[in-house]
Amino acid sequence: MTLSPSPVTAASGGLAHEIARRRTFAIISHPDAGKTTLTEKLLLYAGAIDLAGAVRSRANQRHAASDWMAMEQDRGISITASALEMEYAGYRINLLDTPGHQDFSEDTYRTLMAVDSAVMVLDAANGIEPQTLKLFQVCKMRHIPILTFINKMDRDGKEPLELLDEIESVLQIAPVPMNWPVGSGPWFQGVYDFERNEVLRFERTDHNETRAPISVTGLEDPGLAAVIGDAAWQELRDQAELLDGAGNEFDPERFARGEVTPVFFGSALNNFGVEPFLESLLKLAPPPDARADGVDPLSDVFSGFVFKIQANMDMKHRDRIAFVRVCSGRFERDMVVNHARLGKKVRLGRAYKLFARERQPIDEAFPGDVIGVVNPGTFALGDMLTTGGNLPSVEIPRFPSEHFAALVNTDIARYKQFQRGLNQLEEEGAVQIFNDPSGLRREPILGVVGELQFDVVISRLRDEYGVDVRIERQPYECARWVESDEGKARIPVLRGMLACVDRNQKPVYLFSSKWEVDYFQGQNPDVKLAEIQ
Ligand SMILES: Nc1nc2c(ncn2[C@@H]2O[C@H](COP(=O)(O)OP(=O)(O)OP(=O)(O)O)[C@@H](O)[C@H]2O)c(=O)[nH]1
Ligand SMILES: [Mg+2]
Repeated sequence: MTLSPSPVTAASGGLAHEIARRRTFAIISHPDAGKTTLTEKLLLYAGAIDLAGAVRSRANQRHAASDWMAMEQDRGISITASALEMEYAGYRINLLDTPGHQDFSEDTYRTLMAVDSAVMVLDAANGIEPQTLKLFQVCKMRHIPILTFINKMDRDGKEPLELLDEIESVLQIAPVPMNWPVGSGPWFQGVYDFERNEVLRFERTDHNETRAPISVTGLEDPGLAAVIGDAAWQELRDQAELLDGAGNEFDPERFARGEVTPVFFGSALNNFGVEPFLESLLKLAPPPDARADGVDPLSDVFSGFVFKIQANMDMKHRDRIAFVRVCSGRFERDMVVNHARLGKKVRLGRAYKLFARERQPIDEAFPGDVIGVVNPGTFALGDMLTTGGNLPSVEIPRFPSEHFAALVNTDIARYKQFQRGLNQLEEEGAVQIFNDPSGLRREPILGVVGELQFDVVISRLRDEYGVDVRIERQPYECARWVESDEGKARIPVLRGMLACVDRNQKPVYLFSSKWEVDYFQGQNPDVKLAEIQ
């Protein structure tokens, strides 16, 4: 199957042309539905990789590109969002694979700030799972159009009609099947494409590393029953008729408004159904449009904002990369931009296109692109960079820490590396560091949204900074910053409360429960407390 060229009408080479051919989307779902596997297979079909790796790979097999961090590979889960840029059939694809685990969901929420559409992956056996529901709601709130890929059809799962009902009743969005599974579980063979009236059957390849060969048979072809088996043929005819009569045609405008989601079936593991999905995804997913803040991508003024920071992706360089989503205008290397938060101009000398941990220098970029800019500490989450007048920073989601632990550096000789590691991890926005204001207690206290982040900190400090640490859990559940000014230093510290300062020396108190926060607030109604800084 070959993909028709991108439906770009604007004059070739211009800004409008570049925008029209861009597709920037995130893949989201509950853990384990198959986001990273689907990502890997989309890379394979887009020709960005020659052989597909696996999430849990055998000794001499490659890993999936988007799970590049050592702990991701060890545990077979995604921890941090990956950006992958590729060129295919005239389209420029910016794909963001996100972690599903709720302990890392802050990163996923931030990534959703940077995309124009989302692919929601469902495990056919589990349907809509809690984290999928949460992420779906974020997309809905932000008016991000959603495509649905029902994965793991090679395993026994729920009935397709039941899955569609579940999407409709739980998510309150109308599912429009674009294709239909032929067989299921071990007998899953492929999909029937409603628009083309064709059955696409796939064959497995060695370790699913290469594209699955496809054979195409028309629905009316007299040989179809013999090819797919009588039972599958009868079932397909019945269901196709039923769905034809249901009258749910795909309506692009309703899709753009988030009222319908086109649904595709497949098995990312076996590569079944991935190619027709990629083809439709590129056609249906919207190009960059005016964003919520009203920035017009077609403007002459360049603008982009930082939605993610990641240190040490490239172990040769060991630098920190700020992920910038280009919103408008044309980015050029060495461009001087206004850095609104710092109120100064900065030159963007080194910018890269990203492919998970790999990167390549670029000279230009356009709206929709996610570019990596080396961050010597100048950029923070939410920073807006523009060649025009100052635009306000973008509100990047931040979740309050709920778990706290003292971090003990077991190797005093590596104190500097320990401090550098902590600062850089905090800059990424995955952890918060609290210190004793008196300086008496040496171990910093680490605050995280989800407990798995403690393991990430331990593993990254070891792998990336060569520092061995131990954590000692602390009995706190919430942190509150004091908003009122000077007098705040003399706030009464009640039992169960710990006074700290954050990295900017701002006073912050740790409480062992929400109840204690309320109690404290009752006793000190004049003290203004904030949950997030
Ligand atoms: N049988 C079957 N297994 C699959 C399929 N797709 C993925 N898997 C397996 O499901 C497990 C999880 O897959 P991942 O791709 O890591 O899932 P994920 O959604 O990226 O998970 P997180 O990033 O941790 O949220 C792995 O063991 C995959 O091999 C599929 O189509 N069929
Ligand atoms: Mg993953």
